Amino acid sequence: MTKELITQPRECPLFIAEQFARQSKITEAIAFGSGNINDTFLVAVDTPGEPYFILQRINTKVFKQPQLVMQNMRSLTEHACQKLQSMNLDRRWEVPRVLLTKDGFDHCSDAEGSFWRAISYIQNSQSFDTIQTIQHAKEVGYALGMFHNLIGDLSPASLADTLPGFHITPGYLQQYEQTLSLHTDTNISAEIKHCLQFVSDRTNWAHVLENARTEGKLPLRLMHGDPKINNVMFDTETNKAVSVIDLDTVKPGLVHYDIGDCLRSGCNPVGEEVEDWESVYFDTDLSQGILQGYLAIAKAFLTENDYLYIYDAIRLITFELGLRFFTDYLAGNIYFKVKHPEHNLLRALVQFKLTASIEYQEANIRQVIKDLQR
Ligand code: GN1
Ligand code: MG
Repeated sequence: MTKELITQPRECPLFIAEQFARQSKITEAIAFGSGNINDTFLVAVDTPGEPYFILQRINTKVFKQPQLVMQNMRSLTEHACQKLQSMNLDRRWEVPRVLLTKDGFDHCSDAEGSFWRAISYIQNSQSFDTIQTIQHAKEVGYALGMFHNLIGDLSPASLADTLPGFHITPGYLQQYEQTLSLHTDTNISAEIKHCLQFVSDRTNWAHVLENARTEGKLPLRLMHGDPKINNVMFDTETNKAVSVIDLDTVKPGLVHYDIGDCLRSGCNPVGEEVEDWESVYFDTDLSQGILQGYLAIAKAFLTENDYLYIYDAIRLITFELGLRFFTDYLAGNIYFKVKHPEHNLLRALVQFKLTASIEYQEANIRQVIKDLQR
């Protein structure tokens, strides 16, 4: 694969950061994290007890109505905070807060019309791109369960659909077919051929979750939308999960999208950005750990049918992400940020290899789920 580097300017405009810093003095502002969509900065301020906050430029090509994202975020964080208080939890748990500007708004714009917003930083915490231990896996699962529990009694209709089509696999297949029909490049590498075949072999099955939803087997609930492993924050001292961040995609959907996303990212020990895609595999011990942590909380609200679709969810969301990366590669890298022109192709190969490993271990994974359901 050829690798021509694409560099992106990532500068934090201080006058925007100042809007959210309010009375505090900014001491530093640096590019932060590894998000594929928004631009994120960590802003250091001289506020005692709260020395950092997160500033983000929302990608409005993806989130076309960013004010609705903020509206959702305010409703859900308010609800989750209230619920948390009433729970008297015996461990640390935090919900990120939406920060307001000096003028009391939840966002502001710059001269180019970019949409900026700020979120509280979960102090004394860190995130990981891969799971380190089984205990770590259980904590990731606990975090997702806790998140679903905190938003579970908020009606799905109370939040707006800020990203129509998100995680609807048949819709991504349609986009793929359309992109493919416009693709005129005759230079088809072995890797591209492999991806084309991989998708075409799974087209008929890709409706599995949407069919279950339309048949009434899986209910529409609120979901996180993007509970990948590095969106779970861990206390730096206790090593316990303390928060789930990145709340842009919290909206009506299926909890199965979340279960699938959490496991596809958590059970891939070499990580989703690995170069050597052939080394990728799905670790079933880690999946047992995550599901054990998750079900310790989620068994209270999951139905019999929910359990039946957990395996499909893990396989489908992994496949779907591969399909999304591959489509974006064919379309010329317009959705996900890339570091080089073949980056999305490589990411697709990683997710497809992970899907194949999940399929190979189907019986084992189904057994893990069955044993935990008892
Ligand atoms: C995107 O931007 P980031 O990294 O939080 C994407 C997710 C993917 C993820 C893969 C809105 O999330 O769906 O799973 O990349 N978010 C959106 O790393 O498309
Ligand atoms: Mg995200």
